[in-house]
Amino acid sequence: MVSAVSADRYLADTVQQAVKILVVGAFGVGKTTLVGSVSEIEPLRTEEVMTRASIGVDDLAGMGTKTTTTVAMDFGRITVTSRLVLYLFGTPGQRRFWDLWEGLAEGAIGVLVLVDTRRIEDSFDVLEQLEIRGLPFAVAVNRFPDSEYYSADELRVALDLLPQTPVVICDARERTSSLDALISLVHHVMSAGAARVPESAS
Ligand SMILES: Nc1nc2c(ncn2[C@@H]2O[C@H](COP(=O)(O)OP(=O)(O)OP(=O)(O)O)[C@@H](O)[C@H]2O)c(=O)[nH]1
Ligand SMILES: [Mg+2]
Repeated sequence: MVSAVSADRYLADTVQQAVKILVVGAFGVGKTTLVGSVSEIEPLRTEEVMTRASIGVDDLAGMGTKTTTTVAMDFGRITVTSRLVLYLFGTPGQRRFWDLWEGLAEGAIGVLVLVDTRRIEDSFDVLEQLEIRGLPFAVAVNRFPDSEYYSADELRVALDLLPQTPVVICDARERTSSLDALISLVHHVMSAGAARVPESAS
């Protein structure tokens, strides 16, 4: 398995390839949390306090004390091997900001889709958007304490995924777990031949 090798603020001279990954998902699934937990640099966040515009639009059930939302993007970096660095771009989850995906997705080799199984139907539109754009993706189920257990096969059926689409369970608050989810995406992209990632990443 690949592990992060550098926690430096500056990029190592050995880095030969930088790849861009998008982290998407419905409102409040844990995108900002995941980018923050894996990034080796202080993540860039664009959190704003939720306003009355959210009332009746965004379902806050099960989100504890969440009071802010991403309005532009999250940004983080992970040095996966001495030669490979991932740049992570987290998108806003609120629908009214989804137009921003277009710009953020440019040049991305793949997309990690976070799903909250307590509100699985919120993910249908997200997955549809990715299919329209033809981006390779992996699904990471972010487990919350009151999430019911579903097997990968059950999730694949519920989300109408292709057999080759990776489905992993993660805890966005934990670095290793989030990193594993990202690595399964990188492997998926590599095996699909959609990007030239150095072999040392496998
Ligand atoms: N229990 C638990 N709570 C989590 C986890 N991930 C995120 N949270 C909490 O869930 C809430 C939503 O997390 P965010 O990271 O802001 O979600 P987001 O997807 O970036 O939200 P938007 O940008 O508003 O769409 C926060 O209160 C987090 O503390 C998790 O894995 N487990
Ligand atoms: Mg966010």
